[in-house]
This record gives sequence, C-alpha cells and structure tokens, in this order.
Amino acid sequence: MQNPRSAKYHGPFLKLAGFRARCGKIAATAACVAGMSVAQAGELSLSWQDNSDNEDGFEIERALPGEDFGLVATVGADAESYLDQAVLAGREYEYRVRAFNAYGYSGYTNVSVGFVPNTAPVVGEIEDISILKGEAMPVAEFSYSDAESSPEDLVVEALSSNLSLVPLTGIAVSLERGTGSVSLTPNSSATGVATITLLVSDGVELTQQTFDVEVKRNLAPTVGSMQAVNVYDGQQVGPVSFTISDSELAASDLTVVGLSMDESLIASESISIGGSGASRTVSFATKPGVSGTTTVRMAVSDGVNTTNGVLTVNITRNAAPVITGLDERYTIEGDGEISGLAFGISDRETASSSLSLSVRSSNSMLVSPFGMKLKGSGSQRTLDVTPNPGMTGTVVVTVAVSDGVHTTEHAFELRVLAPEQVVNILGFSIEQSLAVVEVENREGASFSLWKIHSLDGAWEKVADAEATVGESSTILIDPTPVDSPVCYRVIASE
Ligand SMILES: [Ca+2]
Ligand SMILES: [Ca+2]
Ligand SMILES: [Ca+2]
Repeated sequence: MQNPRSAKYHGPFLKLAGFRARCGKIAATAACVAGMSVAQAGELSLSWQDNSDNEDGFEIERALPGEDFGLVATVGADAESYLDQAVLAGREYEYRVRAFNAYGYSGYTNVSVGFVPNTAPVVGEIEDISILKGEAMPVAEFSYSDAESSPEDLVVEALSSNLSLVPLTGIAVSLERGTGSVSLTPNSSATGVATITLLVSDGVELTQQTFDVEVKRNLAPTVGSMQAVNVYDGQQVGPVSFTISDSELAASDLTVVGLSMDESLIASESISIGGSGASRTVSFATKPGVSGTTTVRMAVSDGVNTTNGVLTVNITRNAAPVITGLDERYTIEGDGEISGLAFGISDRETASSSLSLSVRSSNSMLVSPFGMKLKGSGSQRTLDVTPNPGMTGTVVVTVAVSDGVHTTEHAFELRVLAPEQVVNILGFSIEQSLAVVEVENREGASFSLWKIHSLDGAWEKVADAEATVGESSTILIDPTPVDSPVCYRVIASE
C-alpha cells in the first residue's frame, strides 16, 4: 500500500467538518480560532480572532487525532489566518493557536478540527476474457484515476480467485498515465474461470474492479482414417480424400500441412492439400525408379493442438512397356511402301489397350508424319510407312509406347531406294519464272516438275514435259512470290 503522507489532495472546496470556538483569556495577548475551511484540494485554511494588541506574532500548532500537537508555522502580529498546504486528503487535523511576545505566550485557543475530503479512485470496467486453452491471452486494459491524486501516486494490486488457473505470479500489471494493462499467464494445463480483482488505492480509499477470465477446454482435431494406397513409382497420386474435424473450431478454420515420411520415395514438395471444410484431399507424386512403403502425414492444427492423419503408400516399381516383332532395319525398293508391318506391345501393369502408342521419323522430307499410320488394337498393332514420292535415302523411324509412367521405344532404320533410273537428269535450276531442266535421256522419255510449299503440305505438279535428247528443256513456273520457301523437284519417267 502507498504511504498516505505522499498523496496529494485535489478535492473540491469543502466546508470544515468540525468547528468549535472558545475565546480564552490570555496573559499577554488573546486569540480565538474562529473558523477553518478547505481552501483548495490538499489545503486547509485556518482563521482566528486576534484579541490582543501587543503580540509579536502567533504560533500555529497541529495534531493528528490522539497525537501530540506540534508547531507547524509562526506568523506575524495581527495575522488572523494561516493556510496549511501540508495536509493529506482523507485526513482529519486538529489546530490550536497561541500568541507570543517578548514576555511569553498567551494561552492556547480552543482546538479546531479540519477534515481534508477525499474520494475513492475510479477504475473503469474491464471486459471479461474467454479463450480456448493454449490460445494467446489478450491483454486486459483499464482506466484508473483519482480526483485528489495523480495516477502515479495510486497503488494498484491484482488478485486471483482461482490460483490453480491464474496464479499471482501469472498476473503482471503495468500502469501508464491512467491506463493500466493486465497481462495474464494462466497455468498451461488448467481450464476454468478465475475472477481477477484489481485494487486501486489512493492511500486512504480503495476501489476494486473485477473481471472474469475463462480458459475453455480445447480438444485436438480429429482426422478420419485413410486406407492405404497402392501406387507405382514415378506416378502422380490423388487426390485422396480424408475428413477432419474439431470440437471447438469449424473445420474450415483448421490448417492442414502434408509431409512425407520418406523423402527418397515421396518428395514433400510434391504434396498438395486440396478440398475445403471437413473434406480435404491430398495429392503427391512418387519418385521414379523407387519402390517401398512409406507414409504421407497430414498435420491438422487448430492453432494449438495438432493431430496427424496418416496415409500409407505402397509403391511398386512399374515395369516399362515392351515392344516385340520389329526388326532393326527395313528397305523400301523404288517408289514402294511398307504396309501392315506387324508388331506387339504389352505392359506388366497396364492393359495393352490403355497404352499410348506413337511413331516419329527422323527426316520429314523423306517420311513425313502423314506418311506413317499406326493401326490395330490391343497388343497387336501395325505400321504403314509411305515415303514422300520420289524421295530416297535413309530415315530412322521410332515407335514409342507409354504406360503413363515409363516409355519404351523401338527405332529402326528405313532405307528408301530410288526406282530404277530410266532418265538421267543432268541439271536443274530455277531462273526467274523458268525452270531449266537438262536431261540425258532416251528418245520419248518424259519428266515432270513438282513443287511443295511446306514439308507438311502435298507435292503439287507444276507441269509435264517431253525431254529432248541432248538439250535442256524449260518449263514456265508460277512467278508469284510466296512467303515460305518453295521446294522443287523433277521426276523423270519413261
Ligand atoms: Ca482520492
Ligand atoms: Ca480444438
Ligand atoms: Ca508398366
């Protein structure tokens, strides 16, 4: 508690509580206390009647009730009042006065009693606090003031009605110019209600203010059990569904974080959580080339408690598909083609009808994508290859089959031989709008000029011409400029 002598009084201007007056006969001088009043907060004003005409001055003495009088001031001759500014609010004081001169003292006046009024401090209301166990405790703020004392002269104490929930060591009060805050640290394992009482004292009067702190039960979230999943390596898995709930929070307020228990089988970065509310999903990818059993953990948190859901993942190594029945090398004679080249596809885990099959060529000028056709179904497939007309050379044709995880390829070399030569073309050039063809051929042979605007387009015949032995032939070509390159070829025939 505060020492009341340090408190200052700032109360209203009040009448003196007790007043008694008695004029006494005094040897050398005479005086009589005539009245006393509160001049202003923290002051008492004393007045008396000067009954003497030969005094040198007056002595004013003061006492607390039941205690001895002591001199508080000396004032000069003819004075009839004194202002005592060293009084405390809420206290009662007794005064008496005597006159003095060179010959001695008069008798004392009667004793007059003055009371310095005081009002109790005022403490603002404090809102009750309710939290879930483990949640952060908000700071309780309050205002406090006193009519007579400044805030820094007030003493604030706090009490707890439930020490097992909020021990006294768990209450910290800080004060700042009339605004106080109470920081509470409840017992981390306890729940219940504690009434916190604040006692604010000005040294005389005490005001109390209470508020309740409730720490409610907080159960950990629950996660529904999940059936193990059997998957392959290198596979995208999910979304796999699971349910979550919490006694205190809405499921939408729960947070879920996925974690791999074996990073060599499943990378945690590949785990993603989807869904909303009580229905959530987990998706992840198994690493390629691995096998084994691990778990993906879903950490479900209500902000305080965490419950782990567990998904067991059995990873089997996925075998690559197999291609059978294709050779390493094929040859097409002349302007021929390959039709119905049979081969088989199969996979240990995936039905043949579900495998994806593709084919590509290393040289689109010789064998364009349109020149290759895959046919058949299930495990029995065929391939047709038709080279571009008149083109010769060697191309690598690659057949690829995928089970969605692994891809197996079979590449074969395809040689496209030129048809038997019937006419020799010695030279071919384009000069402005003329194609100049130089042939060394037999009498009666002919040739034709073809052009193509892009590799994916179709060859289109420009003109047919009869060859003249030993001479160059010319063909008028379309001089219209084009944006894309144009490719020309000459085919000779008998
Ligand atoms: Ca007060
Ligand atoms: Ca909870
Ligand atoms: Ca497979």
